[in-house]
Amino acid sequence: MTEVDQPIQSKEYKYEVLPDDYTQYDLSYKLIVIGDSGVGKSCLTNKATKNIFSESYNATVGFEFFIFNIKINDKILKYKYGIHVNKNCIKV
Ligand SMILES: Nc1nc2c(ncn2[C@@H]2O[C@H](COP(=O)(O)OP(=O)(O)O)[C@@H](O)[C@H]2O)c(=O)[nH]1
Ligand SMILES: [Mg+2]
Repeated sequence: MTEVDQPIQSKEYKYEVLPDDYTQYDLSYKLIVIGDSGVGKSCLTNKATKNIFSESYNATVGFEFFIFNIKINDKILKYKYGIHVNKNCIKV
């Protein structure tokens, strides 16, 4: 993938950020980001998944969903981030 910043390479690990719609993976993780409105949930997730930081504030209404796929050495990891404003609305 070219439009996403690639992580800094290390000698031990080789990283490659893959497109969001990449379907293959070896390991899958689901992460839930919980917090009151305006604490920085969307910014944190955008920075982690797209390396983007925006100072504009658009309140998350209900639920936001982000996908992040990365290849580390020979393993493809799929991260699914769910952002909730209100922890009381989570159904696992
Ligand atoms: N200075 C600074 N501002 C931040 C940081 N994280 C979030 N913000 C600002 O805080 C506001 C709310 O962030 P946002 O991620 O939209 O909050 P959310 O409602 O929890 O998703 C935005 O105006 C962001 O620009 C941070 O680490 N530093
Ligand atoms: Mg938000």
